Amino acid sequence: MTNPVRNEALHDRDRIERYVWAQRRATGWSRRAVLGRLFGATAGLTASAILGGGPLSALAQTADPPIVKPTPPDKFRVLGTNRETLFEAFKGQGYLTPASLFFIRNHTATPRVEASNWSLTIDGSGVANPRSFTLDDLLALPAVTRTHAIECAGNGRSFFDSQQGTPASGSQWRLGAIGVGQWTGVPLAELLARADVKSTAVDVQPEGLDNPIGADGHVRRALPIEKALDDVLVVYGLNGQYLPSDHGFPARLLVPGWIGIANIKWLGRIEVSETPLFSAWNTTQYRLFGSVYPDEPVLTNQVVKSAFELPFPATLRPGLNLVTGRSWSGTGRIIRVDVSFDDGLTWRRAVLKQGGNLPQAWAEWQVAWPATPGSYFLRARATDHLGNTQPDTVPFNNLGYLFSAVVRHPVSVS
Ligand SMILES: Nc1nc2c(c(=O)[nH]1)N[C@H]1C(S)=C(S)[C@@H](COP(=O)(O)O)O[C@H]1N2
Ligand SMILES: [Mo]
Repeated sequence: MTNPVRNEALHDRDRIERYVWAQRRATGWSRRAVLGRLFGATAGLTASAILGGGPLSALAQTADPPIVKPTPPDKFRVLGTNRETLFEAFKGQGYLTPASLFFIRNHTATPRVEASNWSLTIDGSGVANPRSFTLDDLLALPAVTRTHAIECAGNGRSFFDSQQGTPASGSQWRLGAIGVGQWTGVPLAELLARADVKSTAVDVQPEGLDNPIGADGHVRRALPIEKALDDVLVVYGLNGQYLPSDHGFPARLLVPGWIGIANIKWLGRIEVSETPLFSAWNTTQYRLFGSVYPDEPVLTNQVVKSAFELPFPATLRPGLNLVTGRSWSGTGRIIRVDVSFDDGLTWRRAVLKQGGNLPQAWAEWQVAWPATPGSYFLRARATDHLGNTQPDTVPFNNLGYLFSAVVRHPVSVS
């Protein structure tokens, strides 16, 4: 069966190129500003000072189910090859998402990568000195640790159907396709510098070692050089341990604020190019398609969302309930969350938990609710420090990305 969107997109590269460049102009990247920052970057501890755990060979995986870690049904929902974290499982977990609770989005299956014969190659027309790095090479470089969310572009997609009556194809996530990790690794800019990145480079395309997907090939998605040189990391650590297999062992990209697919897992190669690079993941997928998006923009940053740490739907006891939740933004720090217990008629300001609340991660919050028996829709609406806030509805896009509208959370009190 042919996909009209795909054929159109692939047969008109000029058109795609125009969109990519329009996207760059719109977000105001400036090569000079970014290059200036490159060598002022990061000093610090080496990885061995930060990460615990035993010798790497002991971490190599040999089993072959498509997902390695346990995903018990009281913590996860199964969505095809993916696992969504149930949002109530975040309650009481603290700021960071334990690796065991992190959602999984696999286009195919978790590959078993042996650390001992793994290396990451950086090559392409955009580097003068193609290089490969073993894991030991990466571990020997100065390490940085950053706390950021990784969130799937389709997180919240099911609400296009259940809340707006216009279903979008793709995994029907509620709001649990997000986790916040403390990531340890090496700035991509450092690796690119060691490969003598050229001033004429425009695109940087990380590629995964998971099985190729038919004619689409290995999972990969180009980033503009300006973002690659800014805050992107090649990470091998999550919450003080080596990356688990399902989350990209031995190394993945961490692209702060951007949609999940930018954060390519199981890195094998990073192609640097003097011309724009294309794959299924920036042409037929991970763009906004539909009548309100004639320019079919390529997705970059995530948007603002909020979720209650309650089952969906939830049942609560009458009386004073301490209702908790989390809000996040791909462009900044959450400064305000308002909660409604009467489907949007009246609103109360939630109390943001002190400590934590980092930009491009999330904020924890709570509101006390004196609940009386009945059926309710709870709503939470967040605002970030740039003034981005959650609308009541969002315009439809065919692939159901970036659902940032306020979600109506059904709760019965009895
Ligand atoms: N190689 C590779 N990288 C990948 C993917 C994949 O299937 N293969 N999935 C992407 C998508 S769509 C998302 S949302 C995130 C999910 O990261 P996680 O599974 O560690 O939560 O990884 C991204 N990186
Ligand atoms: Mo995703």
